Amino acid sequence: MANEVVLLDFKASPFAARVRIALEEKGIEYKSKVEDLSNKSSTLLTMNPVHQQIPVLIHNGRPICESMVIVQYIDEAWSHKPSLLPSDPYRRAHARFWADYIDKKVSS
Ligand SMILES: N[C@@H](CCC(=O)N[C@@H](CS)C(=O)NCC(=O)O)C(=O)O
Repeated sequence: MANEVVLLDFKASPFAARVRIALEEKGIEYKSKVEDLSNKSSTLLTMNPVHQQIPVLIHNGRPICESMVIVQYIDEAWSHKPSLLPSDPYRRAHARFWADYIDKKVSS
């Protein structure tokens, strides 16, 4: 199967950075399409009609939205590569706690 990976991106966004880090850590090749958030592309509006926000990962034409959902998708879709999360459930819980903390701090 072809693996075309496109990220609807915005350089200053911590949410997009989270996805870029996950892609880099997994060694996944992708194309970054930087959005003008004051004049959103029709691609962004079509691919994320609910929130109309970046980041959006488009994998073989199919969109995935919300940075933490995207990171989890990347980990599962490329499960043959080393996991982004620790194998120990307690350490996984810690990693999720801090991801959630950052979400709440950045968006409050
Ligand atoms: N909860 C979202 C937050 C994404 C978000 O806030 N994106 C901002 C850029 S940092 C955005 O697209 N803003 C444009 C808008 O809301 O119109 C995620 O985790 O992906």
